[in-house]
Amino acid sequence: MSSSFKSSGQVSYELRGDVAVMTVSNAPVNALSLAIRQDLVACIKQFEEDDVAKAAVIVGAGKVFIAGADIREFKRPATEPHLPDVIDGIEACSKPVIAAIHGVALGGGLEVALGCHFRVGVKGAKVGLPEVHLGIIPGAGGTQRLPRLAGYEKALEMIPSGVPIGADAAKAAGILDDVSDEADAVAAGLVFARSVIDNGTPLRRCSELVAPAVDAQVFADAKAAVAKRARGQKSPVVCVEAIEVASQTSFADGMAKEREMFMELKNSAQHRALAHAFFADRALGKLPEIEGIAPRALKSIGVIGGGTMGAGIATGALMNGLAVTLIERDDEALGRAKATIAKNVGGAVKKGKLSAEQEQRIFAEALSLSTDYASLSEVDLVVEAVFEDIDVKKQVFEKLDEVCKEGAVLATNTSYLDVNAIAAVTKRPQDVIGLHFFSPAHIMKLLEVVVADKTAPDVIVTGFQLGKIMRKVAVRAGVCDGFIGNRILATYRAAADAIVVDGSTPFEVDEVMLEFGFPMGPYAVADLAGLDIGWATRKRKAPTRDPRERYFTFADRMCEQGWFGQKTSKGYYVYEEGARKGTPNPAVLDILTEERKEKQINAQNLSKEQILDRYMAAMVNEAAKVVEEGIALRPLDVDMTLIYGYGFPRWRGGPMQYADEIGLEKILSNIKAYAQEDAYFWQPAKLLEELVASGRTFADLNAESGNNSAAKK
Ligand code: TC6
Repeated sequence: MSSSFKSSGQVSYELRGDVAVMTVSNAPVNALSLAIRQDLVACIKQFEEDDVAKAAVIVGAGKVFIAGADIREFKRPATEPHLPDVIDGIEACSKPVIAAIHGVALGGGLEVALGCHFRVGVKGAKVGLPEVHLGIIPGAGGTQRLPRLAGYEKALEMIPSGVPIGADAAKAAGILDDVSDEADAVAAGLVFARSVIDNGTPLRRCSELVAPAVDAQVFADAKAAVAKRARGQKSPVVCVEAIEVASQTSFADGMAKEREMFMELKNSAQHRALAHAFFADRALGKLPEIEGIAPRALKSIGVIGGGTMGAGIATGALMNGLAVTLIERDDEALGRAKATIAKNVGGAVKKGKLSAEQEQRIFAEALSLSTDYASLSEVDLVVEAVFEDIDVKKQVFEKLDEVCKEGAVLATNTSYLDVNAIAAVTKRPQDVIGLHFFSPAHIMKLLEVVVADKTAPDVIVTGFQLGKIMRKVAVRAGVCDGFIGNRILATYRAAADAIVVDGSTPFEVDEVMLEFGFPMGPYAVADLAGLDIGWATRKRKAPTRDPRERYFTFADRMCEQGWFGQKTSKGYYVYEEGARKGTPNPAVLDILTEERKEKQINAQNLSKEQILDRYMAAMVNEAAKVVEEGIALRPLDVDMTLIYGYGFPRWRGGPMQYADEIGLEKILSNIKAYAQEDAYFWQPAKLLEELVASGRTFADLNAESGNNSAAKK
């Protein structure tokens, strides 16, 4: 590595007496971009040559120390100076270098600190190696230095999980040498440097430390445990392997091996998917229509309906500090709602997510129960969660229009009904929005913020604000049957049903999707949700069904037998008393055979790959239509919806990212081939055709939207 890099000034070098303070300044999180790496090299050289400076302190400007490598640069070929070399250069310094950490030191940021001879943190600082969440491993010595400094167990705890730890825990683990009471990192670093200079403390290089030996079984056990949790994601397992390397070889060889493992993962589809998800998460709320607009006041909410959904929404709001007024039709229903909320809140206390005092405050102060809509006269926002019937919902909104204060946001939690039609019964359609929570609403992360034709921008912002308060991932959706998620779900479920009627079994489809990385297959999910729900929907839609649509009867026949899934102990699977996992119900196969016989279908034997291709093609095609119609503003909105609400494996990045990886041309040609058998179902999305014709991808569309920071240069 050349040490002749000229400083661009993003890392400043300033003498404070006999201590050189190097300040890394790359807003917002001091990511280790090429310029920062070059500057660090230049500053270290300057320090070595500076006869006045007896020690150096590295600090970060702004809110954090350093949040890691610049993730955006990973898309481009690696450019010198590489981070591991920069850090080796810091560690090789002949004079003490101290990392003074405030905010966070994450990933490459902690690796820089591990390359320093000493580390001091201020109160509230956190350190961690979260690279695993990006589908990579720490690639600048983290897997080799951390175990040497803190031991293999600590490294095995921190690196494969990616979970940061606080300053005190880091000190207890030996990662920080001290937690300072000083107000800022510079002061903490200067105090520490003084003591090192005055005491002549010998330099401590992590690369030269020897960690206490451990039994090889520790690694085997760790690998087995993380592989089980990772469900197909590679990086957690490679994290363990890289730490194991540290126990087997010299530091230099370990570094070479770490680099090899890092580069392989950095070039993988899993890394691309997880980096996409990282930036997509941050792009969700960045919408031109609400830029610069403030939310309305949001301290208290009303919830209409205390069933599973309403009680779940109320729980989520209460747990996050909102006051809730819950409305039910009579005292008995209110009692049931309160019991459900108490059970939910009690569960959260048991899991340590809420304190007993918070629980007490919820029931003493924050929750009000009422049978009278007039109790909602002062709330800031109301979420209606009554029976999924348009007339019932319209009646509720008429009442809300009468009692709610001016400016209150009126939200419906419908999962597919027309929010415009609901808004139209009020005199204030600008205040009406859909807020589609997912059950159990106090646990599930996704919130679809459904924007109707007349919804005011500050009402949209307030929807996002509610999501933020309730720690949800809010995605903007437009009005259509099923919005983003349920609409796409209906299509890939229909594709699955066709696969099954044409010859496969529901169990094979479930297995393929489990292997793909979903936590459950679609039929196991259907059993959990209750088969009667889909049955009711099919009956409701029967009069408007297009005659060209292939209609399958097996699910109706199952319901006719009273098999509604888990709640009746029988559905696609048979459930032993109290069991949540079932065994395949063989009678389903008989029902399918009957249907094939009636429809004169010759059962075809699809391979796992063919099943997957069809299922995913259906998902991607409908998703493309959803984007084409503006129901989802960008492909990334679809990806996050499927990840947070439907179990799509994050390490595959969502269906659109997956489609980009597979190649849109291949997906389109599959769709066209399937259309030979069923032209009605397999109508290619125009957007897909356009993208293929112009050689573009869904990622290009995200970038063109201008709101995906991954695309920024
Ligand atoms: C690594 O280090 C590998 C090393 C080996 C190399 C050989 N790069 O999250 P926020 C952006 S891998 C580029 O909203 P917060 C982010 O996109 C890295 N950009 O803020 C957003 O941009 P926007 C390991 C980054 O206060 C803005 O900064 N490190 C990076 O809620 C603000 O971010 C990690 O995985 C980055 N590394 O949380 C840590 N980090 O405004 C990743 C952030 O254009 N970062 N941005 O949308 C975080 O966990 C959080 O950002 C945070 C701050 C806790 C630092």
